[in-house]
Amino acid sequence: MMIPTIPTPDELLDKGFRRGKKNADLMRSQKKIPKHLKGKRIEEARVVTACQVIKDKLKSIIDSVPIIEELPEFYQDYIDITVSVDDLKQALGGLNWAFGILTQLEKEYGGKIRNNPSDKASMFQKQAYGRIASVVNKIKKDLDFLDFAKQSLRNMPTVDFDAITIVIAGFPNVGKSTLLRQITGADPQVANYPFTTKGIQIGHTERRWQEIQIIDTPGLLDRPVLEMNDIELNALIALEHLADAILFIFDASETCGFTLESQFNLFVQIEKVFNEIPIIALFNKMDLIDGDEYTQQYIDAFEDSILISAMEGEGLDKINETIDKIQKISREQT
Ligand SMILES: Nc1nc2c(ncn2[C@@H]2O[C@H](COP(=O)(O)OP(=O)(O)O)[C@@H](O)[C@H]2O)c(=O)[nH]1
Ligand SMILES: [Mg+2]
Repeated sequence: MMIPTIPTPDELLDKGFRRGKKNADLMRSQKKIPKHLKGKRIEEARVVTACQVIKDKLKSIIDSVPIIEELPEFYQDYIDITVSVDDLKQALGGLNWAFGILTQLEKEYGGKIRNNPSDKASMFQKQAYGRIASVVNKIKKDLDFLDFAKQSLRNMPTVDFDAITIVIAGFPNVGKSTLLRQITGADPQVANYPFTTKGIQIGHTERRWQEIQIIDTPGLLDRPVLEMNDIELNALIALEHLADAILFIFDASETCGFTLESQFNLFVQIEKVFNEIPIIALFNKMDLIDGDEYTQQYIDAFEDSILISAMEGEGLDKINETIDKIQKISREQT
């Protein structure tokens, strides 16, 4: 979504009135206009031009925002969490309202100037400018909001809705970024995401002619769900509309600073939130482990846990096998 630069009311008025003056000056230099009509033509040009210039700008802003209901559900959620869809609609409604009033003023005052004696033209022009200014100043809060929306919605993630989507979860330092790089190569797309400070990272790979995107969400799927407020939970649930599977990363070595028990608790919470989506347990940093019972009991808690070392690139083929299974499941569902 590319919202253009949002002007302040003063900037809008300044632009409209400046162009109005320019066109009025042009009219004044026209030799062909009969003298008794000239004053009227000058003031009419001033009013009509100002209205049109301001309306054009409002329209370009209104048209830059897509119809929210026609967007994929993920983007609808994203916009709602980030700026609130209702507030966005209200601000656009304000601009539409101003557009309508300016159309009326353009007609009304154009007519008044044309149909009255020349000596009244300048008075009507001043009246018109007063009303134009008042309309534009009334949408100050809407313009402010759209400027905030523009800033907030820039660098939205570019999501491939045909790809199989795997969302990575797990505590900080368990090896999520390392794994993402190992599977999808060096340069994931970094995009903004509400409630994440580092943004989300999207990496792409291909498996049997099927595009696969893997999403890492630092600051979101790496902390206790129970500590989240409603809005944060919504940010989480937006991902649910996207994910074909969750890859939950355990740090088997506990060198991330979280015990396997607390990692297991996070797993259970995330499994609850994403209850419709298959969640795969993956034990990383296995290069630091040599088959102790303590680690094994957690590995055995899952039917098909995957054991890897993301750093050494060990066990990645097992992830591919799992991706194949997910492919089968998501193909059966569609
Ligand atoms: N020994 C070992 N270290 C790893 C492995 N995977 C990641 N690390 C290290 O763990 C730390 C955290 O990794 P990172 O990918 O940034 O974790 P994230 O916070 O979950 O994204 C880094 O120092 C990595 O080098 C692994 O398989 N074995
Ligand atoms: Mg990371």
